Formats: sequence, C-alpha cells, structure tokens
Amino acid sequence: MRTALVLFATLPLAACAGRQSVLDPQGLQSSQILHTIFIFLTVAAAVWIAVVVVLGVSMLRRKRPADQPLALHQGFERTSGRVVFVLGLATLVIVLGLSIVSYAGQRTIFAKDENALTLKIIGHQWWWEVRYEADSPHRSFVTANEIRIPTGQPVKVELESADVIHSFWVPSLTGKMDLITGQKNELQFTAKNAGVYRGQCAEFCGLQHAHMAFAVLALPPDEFGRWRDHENQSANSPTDQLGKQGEALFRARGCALCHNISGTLAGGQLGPDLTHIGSRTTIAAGTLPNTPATLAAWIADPQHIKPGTLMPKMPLQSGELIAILHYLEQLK
Ligand code: HEC
Ligand SMILES: [Cu+2]
Repeated sequence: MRTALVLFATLPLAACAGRQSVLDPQGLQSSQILHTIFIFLTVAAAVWIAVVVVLGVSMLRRKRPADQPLALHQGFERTSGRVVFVLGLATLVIVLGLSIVSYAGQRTIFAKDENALTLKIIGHQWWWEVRYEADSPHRSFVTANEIRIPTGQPVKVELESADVIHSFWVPSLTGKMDLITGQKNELQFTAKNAGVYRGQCAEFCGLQHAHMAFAVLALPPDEFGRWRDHENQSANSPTDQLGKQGEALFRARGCALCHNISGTLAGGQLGPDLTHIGSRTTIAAGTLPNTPATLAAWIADPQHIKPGTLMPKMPLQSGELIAILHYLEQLK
C-alpha cells in the first residue's frame, strides 16, 4: 500500500523531464525562468506556512470571549499595533525583494546579443514559416515548422503574423512571445545542450490551434553549418521517370499555386516551403511524423487530419498521388 502511494505521488514528476518542459530547462533563458519561479515559490511557501502556523496556534489557544468586548486594553492594543506594523513592513520588503529578483531575471531573459543568429518566424493558421535571412540572398532560405539552431550561440527570432495573433513558446528553451500582425516582436534564446525541443503555439488562433506545433533541433555548430549549407541549395531534381512525372503533376494539379520549391517553377507562397520537405522530421506543423505513409495520407485528404486546415483536399488519382509522393520524398 505504502509503495503504491509513493509511486502514485511521484507520478506527476514523470512529466518533469523531456522535450517540452519548463522544469527541465535546456536554455540559458529557461534556466533563469525556473530559477526565478523557484525563489518566488520558496518565499510564497514560507509565508503560507507561517500564516497557517499562526492561525493554528491562535485557534488552539482561543480564550473565552471577554465580558465587555468593546473595552480597550492599552497593552494589547499597543502590541497588536506593533505586530501589524512589522508585518506590513515585511510585506513591503518581500514584494520589493521579489520585484528585484524578477527584474534581475529579465536582464538575462531579454538580453540582446549582437552576434545572435537571426531568424524570422511568421505565424500562419496553422503552421510556422521560418526564414533564415543572410546579407546575401544566396545564403537565405525558407523552411517551415522546424527550426534548426547551433548550440551555445544566441538565436534571435523576429516574430510576425500573417493573420491572427499566435504565440511562440518552446518551454525547454525560453518563455512565450506573441506574434502580432503589423508588429515585430523579438525573442532571444541560447540552447545549452543539443537535442530536439518541442514548441507550441500558445495563443488560441482558431480551429487547428492545438495542431500548431514545431520542433527546435539544437545541433552542434559544425553540424548546423553543414545543414545550413545544404538547405541553401535548390531542390534536388527528380532522377527517375516517376519523380519527373510527380514534379509535373505538382504543377498541373495546383500544388505549386500554394507551395514553393526552390529551383523549380513552383513558387506559391500560401503554404509551407517544400524545397527540402523530405528531410523534415514532421509534417502539418508537428501533427504527424514525416513518413511516406503519413505524407500520402496528408496529400490525399488534409481535411481528415486537420479539419479546417487551409490546404484543400485535392482530387488526385492514386497513380498521381504516388508520383507526387515519390517526387516529394526525393526532396531531401
Ligand atoms: C490552397 C493552397 C494549397 C494547395 C493548393 C496545396 N496546399 Fe499543401 N499546404 C497548404 C497549407 C496552408 C499547408 C499547411 C497546413 C497546416 O499545417 O495546417 C500545407 C501543407 C502541406 C504539406 C506539409 C508541409 C509541412 O511542412 O508540414 C505538404 C507536404 C503539402 N502541403 C503538399 C501539397 C501537395 C502535394 C499539394 C497538391 C496536391 C498541395 N499541398 C496543395 C496549402 C496548399
Ligand atoms: Cu495558436
């Protein structure tokens, strides 16, 4: 029985580690946030315990009501006046102290670093456009729903929205920041350790808000550099007949109106960039892992997977679906 109780009590702790947890910080900023929360929690718990103890003691030592409740007792009045004064002062000190702790924490959380890697992230219903912009257009590229960053280097994300308000939140790395149409918000964070961290839209933005996630892949700097060089390149040209057919169908069946594939005639801007879709880990904003089966299911009927999504169900024959799928699979 006791073992079962202990096991049960530790159950909530099982959620305290992993790729989306404020309690398992992997970034400088999230560590600072946890640190601040811990101080607030300790002080609040100490105050709460003190109040409960005083309350308990006073209830146990309660005296019978006085015969004349309205009569003043000078000594008692003076003592209670002093107690109220001291406690008022303590409240002031605690509130001021916590404000200082909070401001000091914000210095780390909102610190700006000139050498930060800058990304632009645009929120769409219900996916994330990620733009790596460099001085030279040859070094700039666009991807979606997946952010790769080097570990140890500050990353600055410039946040904007194409439609409604969204909120960028990667609990393991830093706090939240809203994406608002016509306004540029900024957030900086530094991943301490390599790993995959899950991010989630944290502001209700419509029907598929819950399926608006993304992944942050923190890579060692040299691996990040290799990925970036690869991502800079145009899409692979299809090598076989079926792939070539798929590329043609991608245009003929209207996919190219909404999707860009760099180096091809497909230049649509309404949906996620698919130049390197084959190398992404998930599709449909973290809704499904990226496998041939899920990709086929998505293209065949996106409305079944994400009802209301802005990608319509396209009428495709099974041969056409297979060709398009084969083509997209090659876009590593
Ligand atoms: C009217 C515009 C539109 C058309 C036409 C369209 N798509 Fe999409 N597509 C979208 C949008 C918007 C999304 C993002 C949906 C979401 O995640 O909610 C998307 C998502 C995708 C994704 C997942 C991308 C990712 O990174 O998660 C793939 C793959 C895809 N579309 C392929 C296709 C193919 C193949 C066709 C043609 C048969 C097509 N799309 C036609 C708008 C369109
Ligand atoms: Cu949302």
